[in-house]
Amino acid sequence: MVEWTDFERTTISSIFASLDYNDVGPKALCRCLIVYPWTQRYFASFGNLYNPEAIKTNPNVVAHGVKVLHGLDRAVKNMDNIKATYAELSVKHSEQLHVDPDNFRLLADCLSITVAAKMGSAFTPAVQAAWQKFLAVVVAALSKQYH
Ligand code: ZNH
Repeated sequence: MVEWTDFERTTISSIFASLDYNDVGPKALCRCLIVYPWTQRYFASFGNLYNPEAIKTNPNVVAHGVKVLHGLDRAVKNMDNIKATYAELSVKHSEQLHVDPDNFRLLADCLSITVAAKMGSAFTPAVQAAWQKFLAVVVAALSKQYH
């Protein structure tokens, strides 16, 4: 089981408490689709993703970015049980969506950059360490049901 310090718990819950989901979620997903264009293959049904401008304004991308961020809420609320919390979502990404689990880390990195840009100097090394640890546990949990 993953151990969390009080600082890590407080940091993660306070970042999420002040997060603008409708801004950060779409920005992080857009970044992922632009920086790592092969991730676009999973979103063929989303329509026009031909260039960065089309990606940014695509309503399906925006909605999905918000949805993914809300998916992280569940990890924040269950920090002592992230693996079990994501068991079903992991199966879904593996068996139904066929998302290569390497992509989880790519999206996590884009999310970190988006959050860092928003927080500015408040994103201290200690805050980053807590944040990266949280995302690493999330990524491991989402990758757990792959065989
Ligand atoms: Zn994912 C879906 C979360 C990553 C792809 N996702 C989804 C959902 C959720 C999520 C919650 C919904 C489900 C249901 O409905 O049941 N994701 C998530 C998270 C993460 C992710 C949390 C991390 C962090 N994904 C991801 C990636 C990718 C994806 C990286 C690729 C690249 N997802 C996806 C898809 C889908 C999903 C494709 C489906 C969509 C639709 O169809 O709408």
